[in-house]
Amino acid sequence: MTAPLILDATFLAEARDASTVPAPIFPEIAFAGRSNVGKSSLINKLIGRKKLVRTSGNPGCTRGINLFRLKLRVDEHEAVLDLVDLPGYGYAKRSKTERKAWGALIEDFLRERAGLRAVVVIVDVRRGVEQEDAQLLEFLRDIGRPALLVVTKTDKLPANKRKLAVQKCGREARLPVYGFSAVSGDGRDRIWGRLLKLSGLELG
Ligand SMILES: Nc1nc2c(ncn2[C@@H]2O[C@H](COP(=O)(O)OP(=O)(O)O)[C@@H](O)[C@H]2O)c(=O)[nH]1
Ligand SMILES: [Mg+2]
Repeated sequence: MTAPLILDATFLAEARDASTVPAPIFPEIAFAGRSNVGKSSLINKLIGRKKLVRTSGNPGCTRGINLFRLKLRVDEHEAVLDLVDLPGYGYAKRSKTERKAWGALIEDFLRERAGLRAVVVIVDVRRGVEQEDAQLLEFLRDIGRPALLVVTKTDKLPANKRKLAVQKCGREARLPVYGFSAVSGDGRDRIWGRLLKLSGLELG
């Protein structure tokens, strides 16, 4: 499995509510997880750009839905794929009202978005699948959205502990699981392989 060639990557839009998200024209993959888990870092690494997606040591900074448009070369063909960076959940300092608004925004998007082919749920290898992650996974199962689990920050564990920790998360989530590190890039190609298949951009 190899990653596609990224011919172009651009920031498309930030939307604060579901109705202002640009209409879906191309296949989309959404990324969801606790704030600060490493969503933006994963997207940057997949795209191969250091800073297209703002990353932060300041949790809770992404409030809206951010869309990025990629032009790819897959085998002999060019294709377009949109990546959607969803605002993170579980940020303790956010008010109840904000959390509710978050929930509604994300749930509407995940439930109704026509172009959405799959959701990448991201957890930290040191924290595993936590309550809010489990709720999201259950929601995705209920609405029948295909999902995969990316277990990130594997570089934070000693090499001999990574595999077991990643597999444990996969069992808990009952999903196909991919270990990843934004520091080393480990896992990038396997994740791309899966995303291309789920997007319908690569057969087999
Ligand atoms: N060691 C390590 N740090 C990471 C990794 N991914 C993200 N980080 C760090 O975790 C923090 C939050 O990352 P960010 O991508 O902004 O998380 P987001 O809030 O989920 O978008 C930043 O300081 C990143 O540098 C990783 O794979 N390994
Ligand atoms: Mg982010």
